[in-house]
Amino acid sequence: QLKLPPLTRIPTIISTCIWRKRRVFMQSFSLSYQKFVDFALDETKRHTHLVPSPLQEKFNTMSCENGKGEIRMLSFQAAKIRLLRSLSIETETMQVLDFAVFPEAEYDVPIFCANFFTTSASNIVVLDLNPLHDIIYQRDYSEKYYKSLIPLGQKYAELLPWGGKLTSESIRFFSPIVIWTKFTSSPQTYDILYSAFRDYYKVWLQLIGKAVEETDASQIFGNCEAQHKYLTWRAEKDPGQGLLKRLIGETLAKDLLRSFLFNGVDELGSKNFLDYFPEYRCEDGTVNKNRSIVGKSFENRPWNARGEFIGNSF
Ligand code: BLA
Repeated sequence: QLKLPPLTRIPTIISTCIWRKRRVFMQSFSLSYQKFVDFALDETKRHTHLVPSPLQEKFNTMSCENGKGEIRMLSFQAAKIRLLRSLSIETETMQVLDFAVFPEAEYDVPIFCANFFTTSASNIVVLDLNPLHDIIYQRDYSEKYYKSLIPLGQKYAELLPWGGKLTSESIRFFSPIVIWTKFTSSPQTYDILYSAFRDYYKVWLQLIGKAVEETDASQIFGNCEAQHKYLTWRAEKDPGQGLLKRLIGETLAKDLLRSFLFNGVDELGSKNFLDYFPEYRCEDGTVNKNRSIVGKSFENRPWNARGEFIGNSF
């Protein structure tokens, strides 16, 4: 005779089945960002000659403090490219990619920026050609680099919807085509992200390929200072900091941030964080430790389909 479980046990049985299925799925889908890095390097080599950066010697691989994970670093330079660097973290519970390319100061080309943080449950993604100069008030810069890319941004804005509120101050470092998104892990979303990464990187390579060297000293200085401001922001307020400190300890994490990830912060300019961002000054003259002064905002994408900024200014 068929014996049915009591009705009250059914929800538990269903959730156990879902959990088992999820575990099987997770095991068969072991995510890695290695192919993203391989793609970017191969594609760059099709356009230019990559030379290992002097940083490579010191920053290559590191083990996490608990022995349960590895951090891998790669860095190169090339004509027009001051630094191309990649950091990937793989542990039992998370995968991280932080891939960026910084042009030489003679070029006002945007900074390529891919930041992916993945656990078995969720993903936090920023993929963008971060503008070097203001695009909200400097229409000419926006037109120069982003106008023709709006359809590409629109395509991915639909596939990878806006991730909701974020640190308000970050928005000035983002472009109208930024992909800021959060999603649950699945092979489908991973494929879409890989496709977005390839498209954005190919577009960036075209921009740097076409870029004409600036010869005006004041323009070059302006580019250098803008890149320094960007590096200063990220070296101080990047959301990955807390996690890096937990993985490798405070001293190594600080060195990794200033000397590798945001290399140039100690060389490209002499202004400090408070010179660029005085709103973070505490009464005793120190830097406010909060990531944001204004708070989180921009619940929805603050650019319209034409790429015009429609959020509140800060
Ligand atoms: C979260 N990462 C975030 C968020 C943003 C970014 C916007 C959401 C939280 C927020 O609003 O601040 C990314 N912010 C950026 C980028 C710029 C910026 C790219 O201003 C550029 C100008 N992320 C990493 C690395 C790790 C990482 C290397 O790039 C870990 C080692 C982790 N990012 C990470 C984690 C969160 C996060 C854990 C969620 C936790 C949190 O919000 O503090």
